[in-house]
Amino acid sequence: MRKMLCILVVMACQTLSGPSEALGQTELDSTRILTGYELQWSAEVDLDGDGDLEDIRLTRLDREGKPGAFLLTVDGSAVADKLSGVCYEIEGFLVVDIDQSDQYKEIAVCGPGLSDSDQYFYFWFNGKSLHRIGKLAPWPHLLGDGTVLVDSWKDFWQKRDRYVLTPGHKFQLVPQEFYWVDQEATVIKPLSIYSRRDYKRVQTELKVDDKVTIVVYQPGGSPAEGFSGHYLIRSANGQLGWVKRTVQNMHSCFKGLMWAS
Ligand SMILES: [Ca+2]
Ligand SMILES: [Ca+2]
Repeated sequence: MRKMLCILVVMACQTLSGPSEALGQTELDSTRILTGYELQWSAEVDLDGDGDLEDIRLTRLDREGKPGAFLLTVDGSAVADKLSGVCYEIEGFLVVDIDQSDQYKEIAVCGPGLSDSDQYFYFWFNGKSLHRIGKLAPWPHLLGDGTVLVDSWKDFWQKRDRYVLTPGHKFQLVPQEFYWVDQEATVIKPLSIYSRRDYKRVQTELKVDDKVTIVVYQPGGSPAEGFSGHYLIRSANGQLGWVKRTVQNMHSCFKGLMWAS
């Protein structure tokens, strides 16, 4: 899942024949992701919709002794930033359209991140000066309506968060009560699942070799409480119950889950 795979709606320097090629796609369908655009170091694009082209330039600063640092300028307005990770170098930028209902296009500066992922730094030009929007990693999907879905790996499943572009042109995380997990596993150590997240009443007992489905994750708890989050599990006989999420618990009680390396 590298680079372009992250960008669902790409308006790459006005090379699209029309917005219809990129519009209308609101599902994460990998066949619709546009992959044919190279990362760039300079371009002329109308970023603020006034009909005049802006001069965009991206410069790496690592040769000046600043690993991972870069300088982005648009018509002389500059913003510096830096990749997370000491060994990484910025790889270029794309011009994207986060919200196709406004007149702006945005710049996504891309660099490598941890575990074969990417880091994207988003900027916008308001007609006078360049501003940060925010950083998203590892796998953002721009839907083109101001919404960005960001996938990341959690424990043994792919967590999907949703961000929206605020009127002030910042990314804002939309809190979710639940995350869909939907992973099947086999019980290797007996455990109880509970009817509620107060863990007072056992719903049912899971036995060794039971086939179960881990249905949902709910954030909650804290390391100080000995767990962080809750998993809702469907037992072999169709009952639903909660367990506290700790990595050790999940490792020791279930097999067949794909843990991140
Ligand atoms: Ca312009
Ligand atoms: Ca726009």
